[in-house]
Amino acid sequence: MGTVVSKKKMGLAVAQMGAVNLADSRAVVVARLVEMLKEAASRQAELVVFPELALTTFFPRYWMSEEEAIERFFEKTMPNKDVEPLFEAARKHQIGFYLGYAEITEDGRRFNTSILVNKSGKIIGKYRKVHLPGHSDHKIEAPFQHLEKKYFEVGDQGFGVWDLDGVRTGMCLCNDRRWPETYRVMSLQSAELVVLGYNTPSENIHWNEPVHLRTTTHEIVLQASAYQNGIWVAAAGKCGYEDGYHMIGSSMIVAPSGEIVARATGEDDEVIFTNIDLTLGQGFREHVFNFEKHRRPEHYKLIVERKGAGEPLDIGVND
Ligand code: CDT
Repeated sequence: MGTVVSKKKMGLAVAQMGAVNLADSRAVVVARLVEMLKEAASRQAELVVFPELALTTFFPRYWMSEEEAIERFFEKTMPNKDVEPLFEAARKHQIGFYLGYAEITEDGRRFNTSILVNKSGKIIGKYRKVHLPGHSDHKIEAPFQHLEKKYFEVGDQGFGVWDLDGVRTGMCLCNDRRWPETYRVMSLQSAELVVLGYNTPSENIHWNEPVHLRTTTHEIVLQASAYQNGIWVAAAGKCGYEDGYHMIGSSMIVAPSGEIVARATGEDDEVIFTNIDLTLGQGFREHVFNFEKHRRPEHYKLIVERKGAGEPLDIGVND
């Protein structure tokens, strides 16, 4: 696959969502998604990116039994009756979408999942979140929980790349965006575009982090990862106050130069759009980040051999 660019331009939209409260029904949420999909299509978008766990509130902030969580927040099939209007709208308006939701499989396995749907309304890719943040125990003293490790299994399929109407597109979800391996595994499959959804609480319950850093680190990882891999990155957040719990906004589209080319301004439902030029990434992948020419995997072995940091290698002194 190398640096072949199959298509030059693509209309790309990111649909940020404001809060989804516990009381909001799937029907109301899906109607909001359909409205944004229509707006994206009217702006000539070919793909619209929705957030992680877009159909419900960010329920891992609440302690409950797994049975209750399954009943209230997980999708047993996709599409299903509630979500079908979104698939219909995609077909009608000839636009693809990325959507995050909580998946329960027929054999009862639970994943934090995203799908890539083409403009014919067909699911062409599925991704199950690999980097699950948070904890599985009940932190009674904390102002809220982050129970992704309780409600979800680690994704079992790794990071894929799919041909979305001529654009090689990879997916990840929220915390994955902070890890360099996420993007490199996809750029080694010749991804041109990586799309992701997120729910990022403004407050860090693990240590006393200044609130502004949540947005700063979000920007840094998206910009650096786009540049270091010569790819476009599109990130859609669910944000604002969900039943009083705040999450960051700043949904954005980042060019392979690392520059932010579109950014949401508020913390409500908002569609941002860019007509992305896929040849921009080609320049980076042919020159500074020509993997074939310049990567040295023989010196990166620790990346797959070690999980945590260990002792320095015994390299000695060379003269
Ligand atoms: N949803 C998600 O992955 N959120 C994390 C919060 C990390 S703090 C436990 C994120 O990286 O934005």
